[in-house]
Amino acid sequence: MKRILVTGSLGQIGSELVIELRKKYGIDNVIATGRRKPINNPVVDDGIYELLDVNDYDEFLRLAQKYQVNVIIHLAAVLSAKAEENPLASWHINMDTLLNALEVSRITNSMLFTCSSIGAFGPNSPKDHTPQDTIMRPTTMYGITKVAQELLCDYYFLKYNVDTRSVRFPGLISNVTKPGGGTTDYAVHIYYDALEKGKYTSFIDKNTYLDMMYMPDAIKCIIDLIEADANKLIHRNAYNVSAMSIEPEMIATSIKKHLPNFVLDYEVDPIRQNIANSWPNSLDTSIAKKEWNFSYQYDLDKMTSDMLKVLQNKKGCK
Ligand code: AKB
Repeated sequence: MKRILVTGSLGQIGSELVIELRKKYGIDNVIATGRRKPINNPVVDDGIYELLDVNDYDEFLRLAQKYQVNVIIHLAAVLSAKAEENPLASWHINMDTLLNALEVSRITNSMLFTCSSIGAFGPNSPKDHTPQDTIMRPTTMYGITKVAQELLCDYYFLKYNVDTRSVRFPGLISNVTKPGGGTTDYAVHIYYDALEKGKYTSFIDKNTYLDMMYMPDAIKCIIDLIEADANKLIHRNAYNVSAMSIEPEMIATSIKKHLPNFVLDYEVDPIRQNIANSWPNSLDTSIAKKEWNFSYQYDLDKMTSDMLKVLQNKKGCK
């Protein structure tokens, strides 16, 4: 039976992942952790929740040992745009917490799942159907930490036999917790503003193609990979995954099928646009399909219908 500790469980992925993990593995087998303890939050209220600053190695190890965990899902990290605001601090946060997670996994003999990103690729990587194994020379601090993370996770697998597993997530679109500080965040904000204001001003320019995925597919991805047969995993850190390659006008067209008066305009942010320009248009996901049957359910229109329905219900919008 898996006993899973999740770091960063109040974030965009964690706040939905923890709920699904509790359903699948049982309330007592999921230890959600985070740096805050907000009130009226299902992650905190509906199961085991512990305060943890992942920089605190001793406390991280103590909690992993106290609950006898055998899987660690390490989500705490600074995203791409935020990392460019303070590159050195972001290097420390992303790398120091990763090393803590790797060491705690080694000592407790736990599997370690980490999130890499399309941001691990750079301007010299092939733009379309970017292969699993190719040139990776990112030009952002976020991307540099992701490549270093992939290499360190491979190292811990090869040197210490730690069962490290990871995916290169594309932009994730969700209706529970808004992302903070990512380049792909526009693809989440557009749905909120479509309902609240009937218009959205995008900081990413038209014709900028990026890979994206709806959060239910991302959660399924994590669970499928931690459940996958270790003997079949060759590319462990980290698998290309994606559900769609889209640009802002395509989302607008999809939204207009439900809200015909929706208006999209642009005020491009040069910093985030530069980051987006350095990333692939679309990833080749064939290796993930081959090694652990990666699959997804939501294309753009299916995701748009669900996003708008859920947000409408939440906000009581018409
Ligand atoms: C970001 O935009 O920084 C993230 C990512 C693609 O890793 N959403």
